[in-house]
Amino acid sequence: MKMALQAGEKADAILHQGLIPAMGYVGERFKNNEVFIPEVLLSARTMNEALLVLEPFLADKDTQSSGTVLLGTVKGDVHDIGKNLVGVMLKGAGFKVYDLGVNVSHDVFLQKIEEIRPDVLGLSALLTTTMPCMKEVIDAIKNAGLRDRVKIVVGGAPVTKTYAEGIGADGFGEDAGDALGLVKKLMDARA
Ligand code: B1M
Repeated sequence: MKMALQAGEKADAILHQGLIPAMGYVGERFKNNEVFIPEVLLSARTMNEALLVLEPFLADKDTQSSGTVLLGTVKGDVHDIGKNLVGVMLKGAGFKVYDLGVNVSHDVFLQKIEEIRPDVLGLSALLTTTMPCMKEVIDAIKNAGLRDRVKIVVGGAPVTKTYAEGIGADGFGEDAGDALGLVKKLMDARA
């Protein structure tokens, strides 16, 4: 990949024409029992390492924004590539990003919201079984009286706009670019 960058390939093209379709291909083969967890894990690690290399080249230097975003993959879920990509795009656009990682419970989200007072909370879930944990986080934030202090954006492959609305999120990001646009819009509306 470094060679591709040196040869003049655009980081965006490497990501959208190379890495993301490749991960989709691995997912398809996993579904068909042609590859197994170790291969998927290896591909995921490769993808996360690749994102670190691409990060400086994905920066959107024309649109420096300000604001703080707290990110995390919800409890029971260890998928982090999509979330990491959202983080890379946000950082590239000038947001300060705190990433709590994966398998994050609602009390850890709450504790961090109280500590850093982010403008936006971004929740990711890749499993149909962990999507409901997004609602648990949102409900916990409401119960703690913090809901009006933080905007909430959700995303992940099984998540839909309708689902996001149903659980009381402020928006749904179809992909990382979409999430960035949404966060910017929410920040503008706050100003
Ligand atoms: Co898992 N896995 N996995 N897996 N895995 C899926 C999600 C699955 C669809 C595979 C399949 O069966 N075809 C399936 C889910 C089925 C379902 O729930 N309906 C599945 C399963 C079943 C499982 C296990 C249960 C398997 C098992 O153990 N038997 C297990 C669960 C572990 C757990 O979390 N408790 C498991 C484990 C794993 C690995 C650990 C091996 C690995 C994850 C490693 C890692 O992330 N570090 C893994 C992987 C890599 C996948 C696939 C192959 C790829 C996911 C990915 O990274 N895609 C996936 C199949 C697939 O998606 N085709 C699969 C690339 C990434 C860029 O896309 O994450 O969708 P994505 O992110 C997108 C958007 O969704 C969006 O932006 C990104 C694009 O720009 N987005 C957001 C994501 N988060 C966002 C947040 C936002 C906004 C947008 O706002 C905050």
